[in-house]
Amino acid sequence: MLTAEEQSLIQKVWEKIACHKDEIGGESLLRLFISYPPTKTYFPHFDLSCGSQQIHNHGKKVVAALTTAVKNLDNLSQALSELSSLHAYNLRVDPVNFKLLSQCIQVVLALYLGKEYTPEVHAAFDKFLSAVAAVLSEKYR
Ligand code: HNI
Repeated sequence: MLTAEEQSLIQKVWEKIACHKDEIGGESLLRLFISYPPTKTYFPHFDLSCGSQQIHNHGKKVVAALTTAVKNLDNLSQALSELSSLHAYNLRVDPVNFKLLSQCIQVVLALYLGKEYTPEVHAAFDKFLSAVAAVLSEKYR
């Protein structure tokens, strides 16, 4: 689905922002909760205030999963299979929310990358995050 050029662009950019990997996830989640308040209902057991250590730690897990995805761009379905089952069978996250988080991740990437968040990088990440969302949604059928 992703072209060879898109795959290499995603891998390069992901390496570039690796030094911010501990912040990107938490910042994206915070944006998700602020921009789309109903998403907070999935985290009733979390402290959702700004600066929350739980959000920070959870963000690191999300980014680690995305790193696994970036390393397995040819085989996302298998690489994220367990995570897909978890979200579908245990957490029962409405798949619409994956798109919302993808948007927030893209805003944060744009903030960190500045001018390097070119239209090509934006398009590649949009495709990549849509593919991740599709895999996380595929067990709902
Ligand atoms: Ni998600 C747990 C990755 C989108 C709600 N999620 C996880 C874990 C990872 C993860 C990794 C930890 C699994 C574990 O502990 O074994 N989540 C991802 C990724 C995306 C995503 C890669 C999309 C890019 N998750 C979402 C969305 C919601 C969501 C959009 C809801 C709005 N996730 C959860 C909840 C948990 C969770 C709830 C459990 C949190 C906890 O620790 O109790």
